Amino acid sequence: MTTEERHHEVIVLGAGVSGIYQIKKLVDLGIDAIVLEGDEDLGGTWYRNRYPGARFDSESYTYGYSFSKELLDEWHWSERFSPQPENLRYLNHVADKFDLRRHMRFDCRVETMTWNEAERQWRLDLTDGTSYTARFVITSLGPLSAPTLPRYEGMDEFQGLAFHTWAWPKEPVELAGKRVGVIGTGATGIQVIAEIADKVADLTVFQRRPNWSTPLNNSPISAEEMDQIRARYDEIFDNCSKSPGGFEHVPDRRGFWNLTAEERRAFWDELYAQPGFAILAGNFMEIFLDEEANREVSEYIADRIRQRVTDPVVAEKLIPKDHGFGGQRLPLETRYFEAYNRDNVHLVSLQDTPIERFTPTGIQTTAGHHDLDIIVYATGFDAITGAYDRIDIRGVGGQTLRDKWSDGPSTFYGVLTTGFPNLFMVAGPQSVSGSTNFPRAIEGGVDWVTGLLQHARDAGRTRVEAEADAEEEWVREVVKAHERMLFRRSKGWFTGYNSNVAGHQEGKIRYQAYFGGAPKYNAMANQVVADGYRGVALS
Ligand code: NA7
Repeated sequence: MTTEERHHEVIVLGAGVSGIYQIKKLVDLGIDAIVLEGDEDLGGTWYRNRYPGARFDSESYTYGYSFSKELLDEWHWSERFSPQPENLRYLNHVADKFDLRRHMRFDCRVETMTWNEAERQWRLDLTDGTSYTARFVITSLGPLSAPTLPRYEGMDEFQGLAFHTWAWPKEPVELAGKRVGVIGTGATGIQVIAEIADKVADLTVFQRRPNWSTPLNNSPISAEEMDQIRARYDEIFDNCSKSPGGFEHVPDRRGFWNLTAEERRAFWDELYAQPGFAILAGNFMEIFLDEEANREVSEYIADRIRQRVTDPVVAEKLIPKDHGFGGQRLPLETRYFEAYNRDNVHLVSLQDTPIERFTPTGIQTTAGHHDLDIIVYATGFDAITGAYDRIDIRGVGGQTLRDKWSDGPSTFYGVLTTGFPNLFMVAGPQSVSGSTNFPRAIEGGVDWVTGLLQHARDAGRTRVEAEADAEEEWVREVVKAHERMLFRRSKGWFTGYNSNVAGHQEGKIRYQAYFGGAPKYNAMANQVVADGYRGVALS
């Protein structure tokens, strides 16, 4: 195998939503930089998740980049919550418009990354034997890019088609007449189940724990509406910047207990009919913090499920009992609950009848055998830190990042991590990107990282590292924000729980995201800059 070595001042890892914007910023500054992307093309999440039903659950016009007025003026989002093919077209349009592809190298999977203290640079070794060196590495690996499969006996023996939603084939999958099994009822499972229920012969849903889910209330965007949106873009982005989740929806500040129970239910009736995360991000803050408030809103949503599902036994199985509404990432749905009213859709609760094993022809549970032609794993991701763990990253003194983060990540604002100089993370662990409308958070993240990079370059500094004390202070802040929220007890990916990843089990919280809200995060991050990058050692 030949080893070629190439050097750039900055190497960006990942050509998804954040990598695309990051390289744009670097190119604009005239910095010698390239993007290394493991896949054969750009788009990250939107390149990979081709499963039926994949779409935004952020309003499309709050998801697009805000950095170019020209781009905002020319792009027409066809739906309020745009589907995957359009999202991928959009990202390609951005890359082509700003001629970014020539700074991207595809099929470049980084296997190891080693810090060289003497040279003050990183060496990146790729799986194909190629090596690169760079003064700075910026990771834009994505918070949900390391898919995980369950570990059931006999999985390899299944003779039909089987794939994770992340790896849904590019070529059309023939669903008509097929018996399909879906494992997992997170945001992904809920989208795919609702979309294919009427397209397959038979659909069996293997549900371990139900999730709360509320209507997406999607609709097309006409040319006229798009013009109105365009005229409002400044206001839209301004609204997003002021809300904790980076959406236009803002929490209701009237006070949960200042209203009567009837008034609250009337308010929830309104929210339930509104698009997107209104019911979550536009609700009372108390539902996330106060057990009793949470119980009441959960009961309201449970009633909605009962109204929509014909069979009361099935309805009860679909209502979460182990966590309240908003206690995990809320999946949004389009006629998901109605899918269970169809004769060809069957719900298997794995709590009642666990999977025993896979067979060549399907799945055996304790209650019987399910004959299947296709198995879809909607089993989620090794969230936020998984993509980092999949690279052997070796910092000062040969310490690996995997070891440093074995009990959960530890960072300075989700951007830097002590012991790994000149490694900047966009959408890194303990930033707001895992807990908010992603592009809104990463635009801020990219700008912050780029600002720090410029600051170091202008000052002629070649080594940038977070101070240990400053990192500890940020971790304390992350824990504090997390502990306020009721979801601290949940078993979702917010808390780093994943039964399929060793060491990420129940009872061991990994503080992976900052939950204090984007405005607070941004204010604090900006203060770091105003204080001359307090907490960052430059040499
Ligand atoms: P999630 O939200 O992590 O959901 C994964 C689902 O798969 C969830 O229902 C899990 O049940 C289930 N799961 C995971 N492992 C198993 C095994 N071994 N057996 C049975 N069921 C299993 O991932 P998504 O892809 O839906 O969503 C991820 C994010 O992508 C989402 O939040 C959006 O931001 C986009 P569990 O609840 O753990 O019992």
